[in-house]
Amino acid sequence: ASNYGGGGRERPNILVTGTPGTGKTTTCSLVADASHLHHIDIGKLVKAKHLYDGWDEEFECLIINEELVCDELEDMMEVGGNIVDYHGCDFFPENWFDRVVVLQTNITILHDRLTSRGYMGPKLTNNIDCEIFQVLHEEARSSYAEEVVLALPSNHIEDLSSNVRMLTEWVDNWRSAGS
Ligand code: DAT
Repeated sequence: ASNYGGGGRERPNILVTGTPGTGKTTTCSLVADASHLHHIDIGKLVKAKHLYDGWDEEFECLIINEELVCDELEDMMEVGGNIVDYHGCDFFPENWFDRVVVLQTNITILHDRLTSRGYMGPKLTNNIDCEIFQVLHEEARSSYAEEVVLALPSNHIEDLSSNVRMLTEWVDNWRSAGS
């Protein structure tokens, strides 16, 4: 079966979102390699192109300028063939994405991943709460059409391989509307 998308793109755009540590970057780079998509890591882009307004002391992260990020991405998104990686999803234009994947990880596993990344204090608690309360899943559901949003478990290596395989097949079967 083909997946018909809008926007007049020749190749689909995928957004992979989820709490930090759920596996977005790992998943995106594997899918990008397998499907020849362009991997856009928003965190890295924001740093490289200075698309931020300052530093949040409490949560130890850059305060990104969402408008600048969208301006920066607009032309590429119009062409298609991108897989975007970010722990937020409500500020992108809805019609940019043909698929929005929300990665989900069990709390104990996520806790281990984040502590081994050096997270502690409010930054750790905030991210764990973000997963407990399914903040990104809710955000995705309120920002994109129901049939576009897909929540996938990302606990073990087997999940990683099956998610990558499934997304790669989906990209291969995608046809833009009207082509
Ligand atoms: P994110 O980009 O969401 O912050 P990541 O891709 O950097 O997450 O992954 C965080 C760590 O967890 C990294 O060491 C790889 C590992 N990991 C990610 N997904 C996994 C999975 N499904 N099974 C096992 N380990 C995983």
